[in-house]
Amino acid sequence: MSVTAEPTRAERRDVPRTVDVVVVGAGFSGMYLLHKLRAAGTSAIVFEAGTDVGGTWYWNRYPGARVDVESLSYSYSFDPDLEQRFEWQERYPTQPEILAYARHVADRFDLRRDIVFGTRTTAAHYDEAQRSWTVRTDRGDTVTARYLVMATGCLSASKLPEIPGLDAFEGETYHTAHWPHEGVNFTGKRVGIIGTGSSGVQSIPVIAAQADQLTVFQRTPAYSLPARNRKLTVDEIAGMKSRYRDYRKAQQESGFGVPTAIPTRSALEASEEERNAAFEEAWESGSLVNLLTTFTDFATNQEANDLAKHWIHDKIRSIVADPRTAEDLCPDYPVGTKRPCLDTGYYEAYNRENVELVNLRREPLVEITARGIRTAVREYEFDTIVYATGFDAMTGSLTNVDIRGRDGVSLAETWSAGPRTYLGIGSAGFPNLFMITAPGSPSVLSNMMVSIEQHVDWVCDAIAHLQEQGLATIEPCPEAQDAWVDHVNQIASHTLYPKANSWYMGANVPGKPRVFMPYAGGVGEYRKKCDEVARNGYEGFVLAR
Ligand code: N01
Repeated sequence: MSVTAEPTRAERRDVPRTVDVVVVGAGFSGMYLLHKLRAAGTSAIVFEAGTDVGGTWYWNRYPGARVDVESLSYSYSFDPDLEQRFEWQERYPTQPEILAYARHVADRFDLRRDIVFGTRTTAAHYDEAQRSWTVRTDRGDTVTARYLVMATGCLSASKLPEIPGLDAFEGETYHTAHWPHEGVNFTGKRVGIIGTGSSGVQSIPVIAAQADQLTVFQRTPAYSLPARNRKLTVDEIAGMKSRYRDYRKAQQESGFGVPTAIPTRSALEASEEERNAAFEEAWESGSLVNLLTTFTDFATNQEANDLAKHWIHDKIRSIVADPRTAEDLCPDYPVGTKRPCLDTGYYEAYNRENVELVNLRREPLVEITARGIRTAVREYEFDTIVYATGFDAMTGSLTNVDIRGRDGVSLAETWSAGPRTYLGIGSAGFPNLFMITAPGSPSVLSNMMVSIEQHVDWVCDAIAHLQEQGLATIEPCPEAQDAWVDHVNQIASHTLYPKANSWYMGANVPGKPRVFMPYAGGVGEYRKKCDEVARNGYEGFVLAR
């Protein structure tokens, strides 16, 4: 496996004035898009803010960062030879291993020559007369393209806590989503960390093992399952490689993009003993999907979900020695309605003498000071503050770019009451704009690799169709979009998802409209719908000459 060094800004390639497609982002979506477009003879250029490929795995280098989907599943399926050649090391690969995979793919398909690194896309305006997009960057580039594809990821626009004094602290500060490439040494340091989502949960045990003192500031506790990570065995890898084609098909037809046994009965029908055995099995398996699919009504029935909730509370109490800390770590919202976490030694970390939990529900954050963090109760002093405070999820990376469609209308304004898309792929009023894994698609509720590949295939097929038919534009019709938005909302309303203040709902960003953004009907059902739309001549889209 050869992995090249990250290109420096000096190696930035020339930018053409005109291409068929501008792609924004060189994460797993942008990389596959470029490969596919090129293979179809379509000219494309990719703008990427980072200095190399990898997207989320380029930026999120915090200690303990891993994916929560198994490596043999969280990988591209489009090239069987790539599948056979790449050797995953661990069940849940580390960020460096995933980034090495992304680089391997970039090398293998010679992708970097059409990627402009170190360049952030700032604006994209549609020119109705020319039927083209004019894309601008922070490096002064201006490119026109027939199509614009936003492959900007769902968790790319990081956010800081909305409290005064962020610039006041005199020590070191880090955000988990912008971790220094050279790493951070916490030895001998007093560290404060704000946030207990996946990034906090993964980094807390690692920082705790190194730092002198770690204080965790928690607003909402997470549900976290032990990952039971381990090295993959030679037999496991060979076994998967021998049945990859069947496995990929099963992924595409599954609910979460991870094949799993389909539950057959309600948690309320099972005896207490049977329920506990099912929960224990899921807990021991180290698989979030196993937990979420223990019973048919886990995601839809409060009473059924409460049974899992109380079972997990007991687990937390059995691990965490200090009773008050254990109670503070027990979440009160339904299991699975905020993204659950997968950890290595998370709850155990609170048994260390150098770790303290501050429950912000009891003592709210007031400000960041020169010396540390002040809550309503006291000031805590630190050498280092880590912000694990998440993202303006799903929409932030789209609305942060000044995207203007027909008549100069802005995407951010159009979505001010919540994102509106048809299939999570396009938005009415924005011809020839495609979005990869946007709101309205399964996206963050799925194994992202499966959803990314499905969207990229669909978008590339649509572009090929337009070119073959001599058509100039494709755009969702407002009626189809309205019906899709209603459908997405209706599905969500049958679940417990809207009951939590999650980033799925936009609830972590003050002022963001509360709308459940992803499509919760499952990857398999969604794929069928997208295929049907294409088969019926892109039903619900307006195609124009
Ligand atoms: O972000 P988060 P993340 N004051 O939004 C808290 C994926 N991911 O970076 O819950 C105080 O989940 C916030 O509190 P609350 C995965 O999909 C995957 O951890 O809003 N606290 C929360 O505790 C994940 O879900 C992997 O009340 C504040 C935390 O900060 C997604 O990325 C690994 C605050 C943010 O948690 C995001 O995860 C990492 C404030 N003002 C990430 N603002 C894996 O594959 C925010 N918080 C394993």
